[in-house]
Amino acid sequence: HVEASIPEPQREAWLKHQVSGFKDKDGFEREVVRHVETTLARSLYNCDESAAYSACALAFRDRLILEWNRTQQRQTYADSKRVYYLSLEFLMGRALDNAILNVKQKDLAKAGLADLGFRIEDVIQQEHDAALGNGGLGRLAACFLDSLASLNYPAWGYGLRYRYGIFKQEIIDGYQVEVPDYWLDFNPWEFPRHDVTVDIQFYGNVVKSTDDSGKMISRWEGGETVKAVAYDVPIPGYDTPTTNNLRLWSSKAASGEFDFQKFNSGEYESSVADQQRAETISAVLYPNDNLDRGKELRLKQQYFWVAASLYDIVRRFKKTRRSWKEFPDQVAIQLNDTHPTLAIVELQRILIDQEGLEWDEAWNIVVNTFGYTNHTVLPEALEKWSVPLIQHLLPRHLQIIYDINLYFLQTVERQFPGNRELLRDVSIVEECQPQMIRMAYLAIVGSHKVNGVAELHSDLIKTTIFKDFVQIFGPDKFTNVTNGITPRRWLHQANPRLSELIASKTGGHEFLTDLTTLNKLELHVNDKAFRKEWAEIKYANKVRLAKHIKATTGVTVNPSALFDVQVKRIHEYKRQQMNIFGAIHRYLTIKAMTPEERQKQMARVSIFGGKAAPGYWMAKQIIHLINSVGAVVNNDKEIGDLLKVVFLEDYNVSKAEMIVPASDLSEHISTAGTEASGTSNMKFVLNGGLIIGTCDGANIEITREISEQNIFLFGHLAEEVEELRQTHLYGEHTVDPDLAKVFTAIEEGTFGNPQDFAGMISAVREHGDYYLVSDDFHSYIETHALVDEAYRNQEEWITKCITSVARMGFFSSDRCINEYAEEIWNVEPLKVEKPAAAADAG
Ligand code: T68
Repeated sequence: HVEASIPEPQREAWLKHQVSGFKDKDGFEREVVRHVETTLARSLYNCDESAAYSACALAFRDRLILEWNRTQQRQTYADSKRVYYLSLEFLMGRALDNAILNVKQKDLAKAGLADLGFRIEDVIQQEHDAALGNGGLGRLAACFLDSLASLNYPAWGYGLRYRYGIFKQEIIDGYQVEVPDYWLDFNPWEFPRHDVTVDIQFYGNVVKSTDDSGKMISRWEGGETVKAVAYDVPIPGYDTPTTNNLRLWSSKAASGEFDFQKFNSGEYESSVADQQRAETISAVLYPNDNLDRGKELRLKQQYFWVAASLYDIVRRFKKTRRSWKEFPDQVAIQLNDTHPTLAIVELQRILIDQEGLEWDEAWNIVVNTFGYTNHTVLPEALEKWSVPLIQHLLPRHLQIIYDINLYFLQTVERQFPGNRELLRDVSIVEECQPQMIRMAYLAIVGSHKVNGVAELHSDLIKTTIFKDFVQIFGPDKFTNVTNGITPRRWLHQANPRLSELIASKTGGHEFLTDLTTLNKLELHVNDKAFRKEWAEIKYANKVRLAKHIKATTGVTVNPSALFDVQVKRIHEYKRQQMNIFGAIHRYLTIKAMTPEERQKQMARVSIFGGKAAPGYWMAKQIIHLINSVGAVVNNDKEIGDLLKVVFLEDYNVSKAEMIVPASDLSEHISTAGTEASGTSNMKFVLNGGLIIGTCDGANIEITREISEQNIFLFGHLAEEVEELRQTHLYGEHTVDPDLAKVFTAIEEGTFGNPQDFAGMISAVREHGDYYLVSDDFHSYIETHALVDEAYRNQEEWITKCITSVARMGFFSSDRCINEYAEEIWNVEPLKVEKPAAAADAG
């Protein structure tokens, strides 16, 4: 039984006054007004949209937390295995619309807010994105939380409560400028748990001694302590009462306050300094995607978060009073990339140093508990930490890492006697100056399953970066779980009209919980009225984006033109430079046309968006070129509507919800073998857009599902990349003639000072063209010509779009989470009674 803190006789009063959420529109309005007048201390005389948002959010938040409480009680009572998803990033975006839709109260909220004088769309827009992530990895974690709750899995997310999320991007004179993203001014979605704290130790030293039985024991002593405070964020499932928990840790000084004695004796600064140093740990998200920079504060963040989370998980397990060997039957921990790999070491430390288990028994438990997901093969993104740094910060953990490595290498030596080269290659410790700990190797050795995120990627890790480990552990330890996206946010929420149209043709909203039922759409592909409405929805979404473009950039775009979109983090491997070179090529081509030829030219809007890591010089240069090209092309009277180039400032989750539904064509054009999966490719196709892409990541599986007819593939294959790179460096290397013309135009100053873009050109022409921009340029341009031809035939284009949507069922994160649950976690959903059919179906 769940322990209750209130004695039996007094419980009656509690039960009598049990709180329940609002039941109808009237009840909702009453809650909104109550929050405006009491929580916010305002009234109908000074309630603006921002106050309306706050009150509305609080009304729904109150509802969620009741279900959250019941869910936690139910899961504790059921005592079944739980999943813990450890991720340094959760890119949640806005919560209000999502909460309203998941509890199926959109119509009620809309009508209620209208009664009170507000438009729900405007109210929803008031919310600040929760942007605790960089890109795909963080957004994947957010989609997974939605699926875990929607499928009723007992699951918790664990992360860091950054005071500053990913920076806000401003474009000033064509350059990116970073502005801090302080998002916590008003956040109704988090519950501080000042009673749930963990003391986290850093630095210090290890003291060895022997116990009564003569056994060696190690104790980690001294150093400094920082306090972790839990903040809980309720995660509502769709059409289910299950409301799971995302627990984010915030750091503060262990004493909780500054040192008053120091303060009194006049040392004002140093008394506050300790406090600030502690709070620095959870202050800011590192803004790099696919890059490891090895900074001490980052390692501190990782250990702080991992240690607090494991303490919490272990504490919860201990309450069940089971024996330690049952730990992996109760707990599955998934490592989102190598960022939480120290959790492996920390659990081993807890078990041997604190709980007194023998090494082998402890290690068995550890390995059976953890699973590791790899998200990249890029060498510069693979995490390594220097031994001196770990020695200094976490001395006991370094010893344990050495022991893990020793036992591992001993088994390798037994398996492959005398193979010194292999031992050196797979060692967790890289022998260089200084020695480095290879976190991916540690994660592999300490987990029972390792997975990639799309088929090609999972094959690549087995044949390249981790091939030796396949020899050692056998192929079954390595598996694939192709990424997915939640159709709730990325269809129902982002594109409500399309969601309703699909519902009207497929017999309701079943596709939101079983995306494979989208296949019913294929029956209607020739239905005239349906096609017409389909096209109207796309057009309306484009009009909305065109308004946004006008309002934010001043550029007028024609909603009838083909909207060609590339929105994602700016990275050389993602090849936004190839896209902008392509746009320049198009510009030059149109300029050289006769008026008759121009008559036949298809109109295009080339739309870019995405942040560059603040220290990534080349990525910033790419942004500058895009803006410089826009400044010329958009003001060229000869060109008119035939080509516009726009860069959308501050791409984030809520902007994506507007951009994705408005795309005709989106670009997923990474050098083959570099993009592990990509997930926006799935979002764009699900919203009735086509894609141009390379044979990379999930593009390959999307092609298999929707058929080659419905996708524009181009470029070299992953298996050709290595040889091409070698030829660039040691053989003949000439730049593609069309690309050379583009370079000439840039160098002639067509888009401003050529010096500003010299780096991008020399990377291709002089420095080996590592990303194969020149090699793929010709087929890229030719394929864009095919796109123009296809778009000319609107009827066929719409057929392609509808057919593709109908075949996207595979890419739901629900499918993905079920695969993790079966193949990696061995957990089952906890059955719950669905609430009586809600009055509101919307
Ligand atoms: C992305 N990785 C992959 N990393 O690039 C993408 N890296 O192909 C894949 O679809 C996605 O993960 C989900 O699997 C990232 O987004 C990061 O953001 C990151 C952050 C910190 C350090 C390294």
